[in-house]
Amino acid sequence: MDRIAEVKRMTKETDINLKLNLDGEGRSSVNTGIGFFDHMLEGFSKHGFFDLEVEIKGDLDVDGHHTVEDAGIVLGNAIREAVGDKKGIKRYGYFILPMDDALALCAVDLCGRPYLQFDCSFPNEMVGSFDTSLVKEFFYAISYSAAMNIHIKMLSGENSHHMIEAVFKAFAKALDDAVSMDGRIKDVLSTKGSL
Ligand SMILES: [Mn+2]
Repeated sequence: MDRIAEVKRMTKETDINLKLNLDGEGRSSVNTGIGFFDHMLEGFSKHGFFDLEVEIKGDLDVDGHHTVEDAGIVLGNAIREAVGDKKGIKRYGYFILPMDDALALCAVDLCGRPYLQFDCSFPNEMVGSFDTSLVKEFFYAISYSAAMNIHIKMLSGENSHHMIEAVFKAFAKALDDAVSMDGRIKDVLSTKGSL
């Protein structure tokens, strides 16, 4: 069964087209209008082995907030749709990812409930034209739209570019783990019988 989702969302603030293949090869085509955010989503795709197409026309004349938050909503919806009934998937995933000075931990649970624990503070307010306070907004949006638990912790780091990139890659690898199949799991991995 294909684990592919295509999500379109249009509001007065953003117009987003996104396609996600959980069983991809890490190929991406990303155009959000924010260079550093493109770089982060390309890293997410590459290191999670997800194929990702993202096209966003956002109100960047206001600022990047709507673009980044709405991208999180749409990516979360795509994750939720692509995992489907969650039969046979590992459900949990975690990774600790180093990038020079930065060391980021991410743990996820595709449990059907939203939760974000975000324990990072970045030394710089901006990286390029990207406002670093939006990293939390992005993952918060994913947590509720994908209905998943996301814990992110910066274990060490001093360079904001490295720290944020480590977060995106750690999330990619944790999610890749959580959506991967385990032959021992015959139904969904829950004593409740549903996720
Ligand atoms: Mn980089």
